Order: sequence, then structure tokens, then C-alpha cells
Amino acid sequence: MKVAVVGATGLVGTEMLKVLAERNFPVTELIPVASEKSKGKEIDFKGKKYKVVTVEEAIEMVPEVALFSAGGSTSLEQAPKFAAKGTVVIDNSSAWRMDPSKKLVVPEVNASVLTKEDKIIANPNCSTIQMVVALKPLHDEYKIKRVVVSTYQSVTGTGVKAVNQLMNERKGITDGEMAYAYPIDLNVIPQIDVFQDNGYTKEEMKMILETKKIMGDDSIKVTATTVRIPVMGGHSESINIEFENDFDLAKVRELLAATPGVIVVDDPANAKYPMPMDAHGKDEILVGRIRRDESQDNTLNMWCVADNLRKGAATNTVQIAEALVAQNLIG
Ligand code: 11C
Repeated sequence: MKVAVVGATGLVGTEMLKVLAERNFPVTELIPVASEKSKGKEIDFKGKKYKVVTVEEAIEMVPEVALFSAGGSTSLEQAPKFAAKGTVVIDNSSAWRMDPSKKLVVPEVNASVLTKEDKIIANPNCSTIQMVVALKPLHDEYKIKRVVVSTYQSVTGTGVKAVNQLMNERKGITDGEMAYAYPIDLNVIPQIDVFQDNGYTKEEMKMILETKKIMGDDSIKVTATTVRIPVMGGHSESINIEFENDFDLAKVRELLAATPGVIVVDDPANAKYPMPMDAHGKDEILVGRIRRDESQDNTLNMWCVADNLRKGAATNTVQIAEALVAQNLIG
């Protein structure tokens, strides 16, 4: 299959190339796409070199699938041009996620919504993806009423500029480029993305709105507080879930352990729980600290960690492409 990766030189694009190779996605020709200034640069993929092309050139090459990680405005402008040629675009930006005519997909949760007619498919926000994978089996069994989530998000979610800011600060360099309005080393910033009129940030609203769309259930109430912490690689989430029905804690653990893409790491007696350092480089969502919220009926607390560049972005995008192949919707 001819596969374009738009934004191939960025943090997520680089990860997409790695994931495509690792998972042996049937790539017969790779089309790495980046901005004009990277044109001609060589990218190594499975031992073969491919030249970076511009987006205009890539559209004319008519790939079967284009994985996009190039920001919202590029996606809004270029994805329809690929789609018009018959290329299926899987887009990692927020541009199309809440468009009612576009699917928002986490394969473990809603791969069944995909059809042959879908030419632009949206990949959700990283912090939403890891949460819904863990929520889905519990919603199916006990029906979720309300979710209260607080996040602890890695600087890799912002991009390379934020990684540089953290590394510079750790080296004592204080006049380097800043991705955030404040220092991030030895600090915590309770703002991810811009504030909305309702006092929530855009990241928080993504978690609220995307969760309902992916789970296909508008009745699930969600409230979120999203926070940036000085961690490299891996978002963590404290999730409080109120169910319609009572649950059995052992059954909750069983359900999570049996969910594809979830690893339960929950052994408090031996101080075993998920941490970003353990999730880094993995595709699974690690879930632990599973316990009853004793302040309220039918309510559970858990802690969930995943690599935001892998399952939160690149891996989920490739898994959507795999789901299309598996369901004979592409290629
Ligand atoms: C972060 N979740 O960690 C953001 C990055 O909508 O795909 C991903 C932004 C998005 O900063």
C-alpha cells in the first residue's frame, strides 16, 4: 500500500514511521511529506531511503492512505484535496474531530463505525484516547453516569519546543526558547491549550466532548482538569467514575485485564502502579490504583498512564489504518 505520512519530520510523524515499521503495516511505498524546507531530505524506513516531498506533490502521487500530523490548519486545507483523489486521510489534529460528518475513532472502542465512505477519519486527542480505552469495558458492564478526570501531561504533548524548554531549564539555561508562558521544570502548569469562555481549557473540552462522541453516548457526563507537568513521555490521569449500577472490584480488575490494549498494574502491597517511565515506548494503557470511592455509592477511582506519542497519537492512527484494512474498507 502506498502510504503518505504528512508531518513526517515532527515528533508524532517520526513515531508514526516507527509504528508503521514495527507493526509491519503493508507499506509498499512510503511518501514522507513535510514543509518546503525539508523537501529532498532522506528518511530511512525499513532499510530503504525515501525523499521528503511537499504536500502538493504527495496529493498527485495518490496514496491509498495518508496519516496526517501536521496541525489543524494544514489538515483543514490539505485533507480534502487528498480525499478528493480517493486517498483515505487519518488525521491526528483537532480539525475534524467534532465534525458530525467525520468519524472519531479509537479502534478498541468504536472500529465498527468505519465505512468505505469515510475519506477523512479523525484521531482523537491523546488524553482522551487513553481514558476511553479504559472506560469502555466498564461502561458496557455498569453504565457510566459521570467521569471526573484530572490529568498530569508530558511536555511531549506540546512538541519539540516544549521538550527543549524542559531540557534547557534542567541544564540551567534560562534564556532558551519558551513553549510555555512559565518555567516547566520544578513546576506544574494548570493550563493546556487556550481558555474557552466557560473557564475550561480547549484540552479539557476535548476530553469532555470527544469522550461522548467516541463512546457513542451523550448521556455520559464528564468534567476535566488538564495539567502540564515536567515529565517526558507519558500522560497520567486520575479518573473518578460514577456508575448507574454497583460494581464488584474484582470484576472491574478482570474486565480491565481482559481488555485488548490495557495492562493492569495494581499491586499496592508491593508499590506497583503505573508510572510514565513504565509506559514510555509502549502501546498499552497501564491502569492501577483501582479502588472504590468510599465517599459515594457506585463510584470507582483509578489511575491510568499511556505514552501520549504512541497510543495517544501514532499507534492509534496506525491502528485505524489497520482496522480499515481488516474490514476491507481500503486497499
Ligand atoms: C497535549 N493533548 O498533551 C495535547 C496534545 O488535539 O491532538 C495533542 C493535541 C491534539 O498538549
